[in-house]
Amino acid sequence: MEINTHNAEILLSAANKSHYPQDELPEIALAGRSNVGKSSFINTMLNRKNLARTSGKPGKTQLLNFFNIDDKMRFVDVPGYGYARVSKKEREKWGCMIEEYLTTRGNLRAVVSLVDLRHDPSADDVQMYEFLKYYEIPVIIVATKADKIPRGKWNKHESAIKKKLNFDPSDDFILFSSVSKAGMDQAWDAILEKL
Ligand SMILES: Nc1nc2c(ncn2[C@@H]2O[C@H](COP(=O)(O)OP(=O)(O)OP(=O)(O)O)[C@@H](O)[C@H]2O)c(=O)[nH]1
Ligand SMILES: [Mg+2]
Repeated sequence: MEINTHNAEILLSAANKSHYPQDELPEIALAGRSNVGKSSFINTMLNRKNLARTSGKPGKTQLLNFFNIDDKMRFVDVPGYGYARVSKKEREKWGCMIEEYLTTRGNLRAVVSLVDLRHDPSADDVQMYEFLKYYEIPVIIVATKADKIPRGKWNKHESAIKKKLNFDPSDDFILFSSVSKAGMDQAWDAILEKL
């Protein structure tokens, strides 16, 4: 598929099913801990500075944000998990919103699940991966902030993450940086293959 990635715009934000776009365009959703770099990933992939709003403050993204890419596919930016400073009620609301999307959305082709290359995956990261595997949703693991680790140590960190996740070798694993754009071409290849 030929996609002009420069032709991208935010389409809409949705809290539930009734607000999702109603067509058949394939969607790739971004999941991951708050602050891991989901919105930055979208901006990097689309060569934009702040199309998906990013911030040093966790919890910036609060609804499902749908981005139209050249009328051919969409990115869906999902609010991050594991943000401590939210109430139990907020967390439950988040859980329902994301679960509804991931388990019922026919347009969903794959989830890009972001983890921080610097750290072992959190319990939430492991749970997300298990959830995606359980529902047989294709997953692309993107280990981000790779610019913060010297290249000579990438392998060691990759192995630690794979071990903790109980990583299925048939899934994609991509080392990525929104700063250096490392892994961007590989990420596009993996995504296009899923559409
Ligand atoms: N060095 C470095 N910083 C990054 C990278 N990706 C994201 N960041 C920084 O990490 C912070 C959080 O990035 P966001 O993209 O807003 O994170 P998010 O996952 O969308 O966060 P929520 O919307 O809160 O869930 C920002 O300060 C980014 O500039 C990366 O690859 N390298
Ligand atoms: Mg965000």
